[in-house]
Parts: sequence; structure tokens; C-alpha cells
Amino acid sequence: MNDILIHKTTDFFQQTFGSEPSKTVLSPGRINIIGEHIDYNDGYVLPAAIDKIICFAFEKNNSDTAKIVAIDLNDEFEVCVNNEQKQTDSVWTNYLRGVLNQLKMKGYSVEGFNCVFSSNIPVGSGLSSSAALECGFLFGLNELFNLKIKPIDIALLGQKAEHWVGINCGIMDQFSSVMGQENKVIKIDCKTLEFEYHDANFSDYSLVLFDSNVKHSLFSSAYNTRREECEEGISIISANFPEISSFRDCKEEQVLSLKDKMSANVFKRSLFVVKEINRVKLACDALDSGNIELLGQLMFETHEGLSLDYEVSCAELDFLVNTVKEDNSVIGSRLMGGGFGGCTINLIKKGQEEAVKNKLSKLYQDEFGIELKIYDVKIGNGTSLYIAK
Ligand code: GAF
Repeated sequence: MNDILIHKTTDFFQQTFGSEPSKTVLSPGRINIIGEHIDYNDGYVLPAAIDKIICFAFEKNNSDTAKIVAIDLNDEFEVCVNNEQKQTDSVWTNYLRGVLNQLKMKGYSVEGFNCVFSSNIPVGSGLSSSAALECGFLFGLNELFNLKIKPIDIALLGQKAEHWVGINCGIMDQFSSVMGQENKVIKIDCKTLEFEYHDANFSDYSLVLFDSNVKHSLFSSAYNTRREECEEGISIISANFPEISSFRDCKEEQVLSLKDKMSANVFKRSLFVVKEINRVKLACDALDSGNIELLGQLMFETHEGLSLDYEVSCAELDFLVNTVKEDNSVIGSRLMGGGFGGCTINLIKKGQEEAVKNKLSKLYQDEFGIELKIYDVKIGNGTSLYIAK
């Protein structure tokens, strides 16, 4: 599947600019097994890069102008690389403008270049196409101009570019896109950025994503509000328990004891975060010991918390999770990513995948009149240079 995308991208580059690209970069989307809305709360997350990617082709052009073409969008833009970039109405270009600004602010100098890219990561599905865009673009410029930026710093610069665009995100998406490894999930400590790879062995179960095919527009404002509510939560907790500076050191009982000192929303968000941090630790142990049933149960619990306490679900996602919960072949399901639409991630008994997919597609269509999209997940490598065989 990715071979077709790579050829399409490099052929397009050749036809547009009349030469072969000197660098071709593959930049993946990500899934997250568990640990949602936890990265910006100093907790642990368990994501992985996937085999859906953006392919970029780059070449220097001996000028001070960057010419960038988005093949799938049939759109392009040009900027002078020496200028400070401003936000525009064209959202996809803002991610790349944000990257150029970050490089400039950190003192990295780039010259003019040509770039084309194409993607098979569904946009708005919670698979983090934006992190793949920022980090793949950065990775390519790093290679093209020999900037010597370390992989983790590529992730951090990508995150800053996303903040510039307007989402005050954590580090999970960029980190997993850059650092992913085939058939491994990454346990990231989002406070220290220490990380470990764990085998992505789900035993008798397959990972399947159900894409609700909706994206409710309150995503970015609600995301930033959740972050602010959590900041308020931890500051109230620290004021009352001075030994605690981070949710990871906090116990459920301590949050419960502060119910009267917090607004209803801040209380619910804080409780969710403390429970979710614990769930990730349990889930990682369950994965390591092959107790996939326990992992699945924890995923259902996460969904309930995201829906009732963190309030980032929606009718479509709740329907997808609640429907498969009644099916014995599905042992875990939850909304994945920021919420308000996008995908659920599911663990389905091997051999039963098609039956579950067919049944759910029909029920979803009947309930909402929306076509369910389905992706079978393969865990792939992080951002890399493509070397033609
Ligand atoms: C989005 C953000 F970009 C991530 O940083 C993370 O917070 C996620 O939502 C929720 O877990 O993908």
C-alpha cells in the first residue's frame, strides 16, 4: 500500500520540478492503546506508530524560497524561508509554517527547497496526521540541510509547531510518530520523556479501528479547556497536599477528599487523570504478561471515564463502544485520541473480525446514517528516510 504512495509522491515531484528528489521521508500516524489526555498531565501513555504514513519528497532549489505542494489537496504555497511566518486561513500550511518558525527561533538555518507530499492517514480520525505532517517535514529538512537535530528534539519542535497552530497538545503524538518501532508499543513517561518499548503481542486478539467518520468542531477549544481544568486541578491538589506536584503522585482518595474545594468539572477531570495514570501501568503489565482480557477491560474503563468524567466523547463514539461491549468477541474498546469524533480502538477475537465489522457497520448506518470506516492496524516504524531498493 505504501509503495503506491511513495511512487505517486516521487513521480509527482519529478513531473513538477523536473528532477528526482534527493530525500524521501516516510512519516507515520499513531494509535494509542491506553493513556488518553495524560501526556500533558505528566503521566504515562502507551502509543505506537502505524503503517499509515505521509510520504514527503524534498530537494534544495538554490533560492531562498520554499515551494510546497500537497498532492492530495491539489494545493500549494510558497514562502521565503528567511521570513517569520504568519498564520493563514489555510490550516494545512500553518503546520508547516509553524515548523519553519520553530527552526528559525532555535537558530537553525535552512535555504530554499522544493517539497511535495501525499498521505494515506485519514484526516480528523484521531490518527494524528498533524503530528506526522510536522515531524515528517522537520525530519526531511533536518536531513536536507544536515541540521543535526536529534529525534526527540524533532518531536518537541513538532509539538511547538502544533501549539503555534492553536492546539496546546502534549507530546504523545509527535513522540510516537518519530520514535515508533515495528510491532512495539512505546511506554512514554511524559514527565521525563524516558521511554521503553514493549512487544505489541495481543495474542488471540486483533487490533481494529472503527472510524466514526465524524469530527465535532469543538475539538480544539474543548481540548485546550480540558488542559486548563487539569492545571487548576493539580494546583488545588498541591496547595492541599504540598508533597504532590504532579497527578502521578496523587491517590484517588486525595482527589476525592478535595471535592468541595474544586468546581464540578475540575473535580471530574482530576479524578479521571489519576485513575487513567494507574490504568496505563496496569495495562502495560497486562500486555507484558499476555493478560489481554485485562487490557481490554481497562480500555472499556478508560472509555467510560473519557465519556462521563472527562467529557470528550460524543453520541457516535459512545454508540460504537457500547454496541461492541455486548459482543463476546470484543474484549476491549474505547475512543482513541483527543475525542469528539474520530476512531475507537478495539480488541477483537481473531477469526471474528469480519462478523463484528459487518454487524457494527449496519447498526451504525441504521442509527446515524453514517458509513463506518474500518482500519486494520499494523504497528510500524517511526519517521524514516526511504531508500529505494
Ligand atoms: C491529541 C493530542 F495531540 C495529544 O497530545 C493527546 O493529548 C491526545 O489528544 C489525547 O490523549 O491527539
